[in-house]
Amino acid sequence: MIDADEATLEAALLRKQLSQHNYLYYTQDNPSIPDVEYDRLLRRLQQIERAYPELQEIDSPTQRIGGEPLKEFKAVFHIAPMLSLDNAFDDEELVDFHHRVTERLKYQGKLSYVCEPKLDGVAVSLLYKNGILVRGGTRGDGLVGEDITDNVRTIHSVPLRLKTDTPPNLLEVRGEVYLPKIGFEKINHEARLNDEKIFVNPRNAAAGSLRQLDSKITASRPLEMSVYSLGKIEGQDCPATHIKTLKMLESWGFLVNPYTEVVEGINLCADYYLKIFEARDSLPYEIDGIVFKVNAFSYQQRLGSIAKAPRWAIARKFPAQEEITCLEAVEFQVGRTGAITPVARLKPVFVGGVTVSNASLHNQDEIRRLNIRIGDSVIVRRAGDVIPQIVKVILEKRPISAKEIIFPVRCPECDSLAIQVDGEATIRCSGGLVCSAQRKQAIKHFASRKAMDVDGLGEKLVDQLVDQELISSVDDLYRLDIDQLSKLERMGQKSAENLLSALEASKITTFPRFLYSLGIREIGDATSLSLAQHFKNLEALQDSSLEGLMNVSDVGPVAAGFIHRFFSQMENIEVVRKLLGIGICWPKSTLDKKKPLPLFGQIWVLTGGMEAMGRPEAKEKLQILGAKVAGSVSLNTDCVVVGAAAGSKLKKANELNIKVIDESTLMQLFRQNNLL
Ligand code: 5U1
Repeated sequence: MIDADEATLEAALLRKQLSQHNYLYYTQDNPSIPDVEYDRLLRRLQQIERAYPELQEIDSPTQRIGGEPLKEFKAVFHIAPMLSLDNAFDDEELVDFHHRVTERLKYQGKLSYVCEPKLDGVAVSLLYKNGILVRGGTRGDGLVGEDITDNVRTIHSVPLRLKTDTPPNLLEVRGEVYLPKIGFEKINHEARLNDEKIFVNPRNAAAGSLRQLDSKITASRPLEMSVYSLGKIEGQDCPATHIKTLKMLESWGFLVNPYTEVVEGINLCADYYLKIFEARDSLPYEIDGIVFKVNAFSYQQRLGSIAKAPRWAIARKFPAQEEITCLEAVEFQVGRTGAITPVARLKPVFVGGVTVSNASLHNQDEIRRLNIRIGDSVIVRRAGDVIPQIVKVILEKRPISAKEIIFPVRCPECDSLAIQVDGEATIRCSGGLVCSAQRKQAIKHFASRKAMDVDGLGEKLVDQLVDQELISSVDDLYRLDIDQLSKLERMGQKSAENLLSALEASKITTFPRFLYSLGIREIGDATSLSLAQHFKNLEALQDSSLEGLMNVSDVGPVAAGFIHRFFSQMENIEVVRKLLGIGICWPKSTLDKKKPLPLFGQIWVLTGGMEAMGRPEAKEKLQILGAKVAGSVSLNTDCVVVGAAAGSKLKKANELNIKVIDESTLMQLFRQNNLL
């Protein structure tokens, strides 16, 4: 080991380097060294600090890993009250707020407002003395909170030392600690694996992670903090406006939400609300509204506060993503692969912008985990495009009449035995194609948009066709005639003709679509594409060994097993043979097979509305050219295609300097590759 003088110098240098890399990675989202290099620097600093404990400083990056567990949280007395916000639930209430502000101020022009996304997390105060973080506290009742200093130190976007040579003597800032969506999924995924408590939403997960007596647990959770206000500053002048204050805090190393904007007048506030509302699902964290704040501090002072909320700010809330409703019944649905899924029938409730009356309960394990009974009050959550979920039962509200959910021992559709395969949570009907429910689902899947895309063959029609024994297998579809079809319920001569034309048109397809339409277990559209690209033709795929299948990217041992079993069963080979005999075919790819795929290895993102074709079709063509199509823009994105009214993804692409093309350029690319 080096001597004490060298250790002092090296530790100081390492601390400086690590703080800067930490800032670039967590606050700027722009790392300049690989993770292994960061870890190497950190380990070296830990080594020096272990050898010379006197060198360990409270703002050392090594302090982010958590310390000794506490017995309890101490109280923190806030230097100035931590206020909460009044809410506006529609534009009218927002305009009322504006009128109250301008009347009090006797102001007539367009007032300047700062607009900020309202992050759905936990409000936290940070106290710095001479530039060093000395205390972190929860809001509590606004006057007294809990001391969570050890825990906030573990959050990488919280500076342990301000990035300035002239820090104020005292600085108190407030902001929101939150868990990005990805971190929430990760924590819950691990909790499920370890049979631990599942968090209902990212806010609960952030609160649970922050209120840990053992800060090492907090350190293991990928929390972030962005700041939104100044509680107190001493020994330095405070800027004159809120936006200048945020800029100052940003320059000192704090994370300020990048969508923060200043607008003039309340109408532009309403526009901002709409813009962020539309981008909401694509943001990497959850927000529950927008906060509008009068920008000038002189006006804020004149407006003051009432009770616990300031008169100069308002939160315009988004529609709730969680609501309480009642579980009225549970029905059991049989899927394509025989899986018997319990479906919750709920008292209809408006949540996340739609009326929800059903939710999947997945399987017996989920029912056990939720401890749910018929008649229970439940919390339903619908965030973004995600299908509604029951996230919690309100046990305190359980009525005495609540009934246990009993799984059927026989298939509710065909009465075959319901069996549970070892190691699987799912219960399946053992009837195979004897079961009309399985047949119906297989036919619906075959005709669906990503498969053979038979226009006009909806669920009700398939049910009628199977129930009336006009079809029992997918190939029967192509033998239907106009007489049979036009006699069906809600089916005139014209619709019958249209359906026959759609069936005829579906015969010309692509290899990946055909593969997907066969409904092999675990084989989705992306895997079908990988299989098609790998094997090039059906014979090669059918004849492949298990090992050969596992050589395909995306295909693991389980999926390989399902494919292998599918093509070793005579009835499946027979269906495939009949389909090809009927005339289903796919033109050989026009791409020159000797050349590598033109977009191989690239990641593309589609955003905004497209006119020439739907997004699924554009996505499929990009995949044929070798690209992966992602849902969000990141540093790895190669190109973003922008359609009409593109929003946050376009903004992010520009910020990250990523290539952007419009729809007509994309069509040109497809044309050049004979895909149009
Ligand atoms: N973005 C933002 N969230 N938020 C929450 N600003 C903001 N301001 C708040 C709160 C409670 O309070 C102000 C009164 C400072």
